[in-house]
Amino acid sequence: MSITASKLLIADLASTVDHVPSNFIRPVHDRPNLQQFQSFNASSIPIIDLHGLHVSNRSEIIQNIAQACQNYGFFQVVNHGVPEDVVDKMVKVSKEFFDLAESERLKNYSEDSSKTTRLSTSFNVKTEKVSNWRDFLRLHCHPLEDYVKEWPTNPPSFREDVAEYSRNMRRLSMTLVEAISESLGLEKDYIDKALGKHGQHMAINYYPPCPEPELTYGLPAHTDPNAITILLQNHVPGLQVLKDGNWLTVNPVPNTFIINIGDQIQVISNDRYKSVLHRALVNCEKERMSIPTFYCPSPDAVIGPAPTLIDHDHPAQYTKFSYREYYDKFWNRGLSKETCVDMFKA
Ligand SMILES: O=C(O)CCC(=O)C(=O)O
Repeated sequence: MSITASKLLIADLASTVDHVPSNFIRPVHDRPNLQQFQSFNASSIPIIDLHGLHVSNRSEIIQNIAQACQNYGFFQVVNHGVPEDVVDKMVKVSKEFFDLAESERLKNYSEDSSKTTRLSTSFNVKTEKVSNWRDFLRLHCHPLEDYVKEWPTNPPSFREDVAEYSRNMRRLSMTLVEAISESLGLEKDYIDKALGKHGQHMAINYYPPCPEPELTYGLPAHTDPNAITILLQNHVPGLQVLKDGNWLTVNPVPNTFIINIGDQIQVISNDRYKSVLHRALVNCEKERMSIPTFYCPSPDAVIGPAPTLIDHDHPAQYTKFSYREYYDKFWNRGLSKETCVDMFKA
């Protein structure tokens, strides 16, 4: 007999079931291969040391970034300038939030995706056919003063700790976007200008232990619709990145952030850089958390390949579109291996 979910949040359902409810079960051809997951131990994507990016080592670091963006669409950064205690507080307060009583967490619950602060579950509960083993608190973060007042006040240090983390994420995003722009041979500020009055959003993803992790995903394969993502994961592995047809596990490395190229940079780069499929697996023992910061174009920014990256050998791969149009398509069609960017091919 199949069981269906009876709680709004998976955090509250997970500990009450010893089988995955039927609405979380993926079709047989679309399930994670956990044997492969366990056999990977090494960290699998490039690690780039940002020390010296603003002085002596800039050109070497820019080259490393170019190679990582071409070959993986993903890399990790160390010596990124974000103080350890800022990260520790962010992780701690996020865990405290998800440890709050159900009734307290549910004060933030909404299924309205236009809300700029909301707690929800899975991905898009209104349209999806199969649910994901994830709850998430989504926050808009820039300009901070416009949004902090909407954020949860419980735990008491939430606003202060998350605001400090967001400021640091903004600095790091700007540094990376400049470096990525330069690595494409563009002016340092080209991408920043192309994105218009950019936005910054954050998700705090919570994946509770799952009794049958071989049947479902925390998040199924998808690419990110934004420009770049800076991901912080706790000490529990789960992130996998597609490389040459294989799913590589990105094991957590202390004091690093994982950076990935989103669809908008794939378009601006005219396909020199790839926005790569990735997914989150769950496990039966430990709760996992990840905190992506999404650096996004302004909704009215018009995105298209940079003119200097178009020539006889590299014709424009995409038509121009507004980010609003792009994001609406991404959100309404749901997470999918068929990436949204293909809908805007020239
Ligand atoms: O949990 C992870 O490691 C991945 C999260 C992710 O891909 C997302 O939130 O879009």
